[in-house]
Amino acid sequence: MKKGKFIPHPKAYERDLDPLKLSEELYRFQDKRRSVRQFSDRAVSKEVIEALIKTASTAPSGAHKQPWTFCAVSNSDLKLKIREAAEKEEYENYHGRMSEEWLEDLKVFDTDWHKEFLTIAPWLIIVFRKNYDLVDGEKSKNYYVQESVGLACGFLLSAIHHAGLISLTHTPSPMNFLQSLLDRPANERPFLLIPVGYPADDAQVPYLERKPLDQISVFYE
Ligand code: IYR
Repeated sequence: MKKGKFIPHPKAYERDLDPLKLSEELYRFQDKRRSVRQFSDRAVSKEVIEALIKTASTAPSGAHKQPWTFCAVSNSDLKLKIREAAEKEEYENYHGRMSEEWLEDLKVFDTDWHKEFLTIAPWLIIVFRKNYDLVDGEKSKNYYVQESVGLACGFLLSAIHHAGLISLTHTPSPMNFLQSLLDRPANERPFLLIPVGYPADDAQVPYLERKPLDQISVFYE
């Protein structure tokens, strides 16, 4: 006798489809996803952001604890406060806190401490990880929190791309200011800041090549 409650596996497709065709199609689509730094101020509806967050929350997590909170910010005053705080930290990063090697590695991206996208993008989704839950004031343990929240962010980025929108994985460091600006409880820690929107008309992305399959995989047949 199983101790949990089980249901039949919900089939995503009605009938058998061709996994090779589907996987190659998805690869070609996902290969076009890029981190973009030049956003348009074109609006995105709250309903879209809600659906994106629901998709992110379909990610697997340790003991299905779903140890995440997605804070979606469209309020202009708050976006400005976030930008000012992020730029303050990034200024310090680019002027002494990052190593020469790190700065060298970033040259291809042409980044600096200015973060206009934080006020231009219609939405900022700030993902928080919950190291533990608070249930009636009692601490309840979460498991594999980094892995779980990383997976949810991956799902979120794919969902954003699938919706025809763009995103950027932004990690102003340290990110503690987000905790207070967004008034999050002590069991939550900022994990990733993701601006979401449309690309600016003249948006450009750095020329990058992805590693070929033989450099990222080993098969044992
Ligand atoms: N957080 C900084 C620096 C930065 C770090 C990495 I690693 C990147 O891939 C890109 C940027 C910034 O956002 O500019």
